[in-house]
Amino acid sequence: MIELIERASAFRERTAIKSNFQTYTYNQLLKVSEHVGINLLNGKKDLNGDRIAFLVPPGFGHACIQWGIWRAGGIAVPLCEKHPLPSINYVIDDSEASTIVYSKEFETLLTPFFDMPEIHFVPSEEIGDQQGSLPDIQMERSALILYTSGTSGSPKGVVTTHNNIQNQITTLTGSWAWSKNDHVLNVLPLHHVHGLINMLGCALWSGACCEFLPEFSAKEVFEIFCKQEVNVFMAVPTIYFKLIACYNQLPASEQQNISKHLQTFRLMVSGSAALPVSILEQWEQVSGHTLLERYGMTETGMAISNPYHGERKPGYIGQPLPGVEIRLAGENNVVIAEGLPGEIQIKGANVFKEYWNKPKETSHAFTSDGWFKSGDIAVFEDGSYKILGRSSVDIIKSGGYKISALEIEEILRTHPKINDCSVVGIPDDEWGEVIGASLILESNDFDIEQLKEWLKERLPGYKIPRRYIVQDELPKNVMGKVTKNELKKIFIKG
Ligand code: MCA
Ligand code: AMP
Repeated sequence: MIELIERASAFRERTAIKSNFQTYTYNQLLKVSEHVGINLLNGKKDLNGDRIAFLVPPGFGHACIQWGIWRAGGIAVPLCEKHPLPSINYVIDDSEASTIVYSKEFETLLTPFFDMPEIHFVPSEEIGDQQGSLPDIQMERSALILYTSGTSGSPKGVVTTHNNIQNQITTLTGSWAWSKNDHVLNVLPLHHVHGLINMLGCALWSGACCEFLPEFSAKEVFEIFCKQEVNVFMAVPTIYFKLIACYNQLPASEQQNISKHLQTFRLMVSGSAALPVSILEQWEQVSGHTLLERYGMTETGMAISNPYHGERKPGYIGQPLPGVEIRLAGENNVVIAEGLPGEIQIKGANVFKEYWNKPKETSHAFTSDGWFKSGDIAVFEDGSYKILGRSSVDIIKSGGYKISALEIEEILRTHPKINDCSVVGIPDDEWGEVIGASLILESNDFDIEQLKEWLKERLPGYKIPRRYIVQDELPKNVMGKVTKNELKKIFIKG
């Protein structure tokens, strides 16, 4: 029994989702997701963990397909609508998806896959109201695979069980006082935890409403805020930066109107990347709210959070959430003394089950006594955790997306005119970090704009380097290893 879905019966006539200018009740969500599940089963009793990938825009349809997959016993694999074909292909291939549910607008994009006999294609618009029964699903079963970049080149599939997801949701609904009267505006993608679990999952658990704006636009966000329905908002720091920039361009009367409506909000959260204190302070001026900053990972959901009630310390991520154990460890995973920097290690029912088909990587990600090694370095001081950085220079956070420098380097090296390259994250006020690439070229006959077009066919937009330098050789240490911190300095000097 999946409790998240069972609970929906208590909220039947309430609005669950608002998307495309329409509202949908919990009753509709239950009915349509049942049809999706029965269609996917197609006569079988249980999907028994088959991976069902789906490519549909954020909104009611997305939630119905996710719940339908779960109700039929499948593992949901949400695809990103902004990804180019090779990235979509990677996820389908790596997750060994048996079925792809897609909405018609993505038919052209997916055409190259249609002749793959082992994959079953289901247009979401053609799912009818077939009758049948659904299996009983145990909470220990795997539910979701979300892809995350790591210190290895290719993204890894993070498998969470229904039990993991429920724990990730309930620690937040309790700590942040979610109720059925809440209405959250969701502008984030649904192939990541922030949009999928922290907003959609928490709203549906609580009997609240999750409204979708499929494409982020600062102006539209403010228009929706002024309709006075939304009372909860969550975003990455880049979005708050963009909202502040838009607000500063508006006439004083509009600014006053927006600020007046923002004061009535119950909760505003920032996460997925470090929130600069300057953004926190500027948003305080705009909205009257001190943003609640929290910390999490795809592998763990949210782990550490500033308090809902009580002091939210600028520049700090707060305290462990209920049910989540945190420790800071130094070399050989030895717990360090208070006040010293160490790696955040995490334990709890929120922590993922495994990396899909990657037992070695899964085992490397945990200590021998079961702590998940985050790779983030923090210090605990004055009762709060503060993030100091990451143990790997190859992980970049840009716009809230986690990006592997190695993945981009691998692609760049396949370009016929690039002999070698190195990719780093460069600090940036708007994006947190922007991606910089140093290129060693075959010849001077090279056009960066053409390279960007070439990359667009191979990588999602947010993984494309924004800054480039051409070097004769990469900075290296005596061991011949590229000194990425030196390279960063070269970019920062400009
Ligand atoms: C886009 N642009 C960029 C970047 N992305 N420039 C530099 N760096 C980037 N990373 C440029 C584009 O090239 C384009 O420029 C212009 O910005 C608009 O592009 P577009 O794709 O339309 O951008 P956007 O829609 O404004 O996107 C910004 C965004 C988006 C909404 C902040 O990046 C986003 O949704 N980020 C959130 C990701 C997320 O959900 N992360 C959570 C992961 P031009 O016009 O010149 O071409 S989960 C997680 O991290 C854990 C669990 C946690 O703790 O939450
Ligand atoms: P992801 O793999 O996309 O889930 O990203 C998780 C990573 O985002 C973490 O390992 C951190 O590096 C980063 N992160 C999330 N929240 C915060 C925060 N509040 N401050 C700093 N970094 C954060």
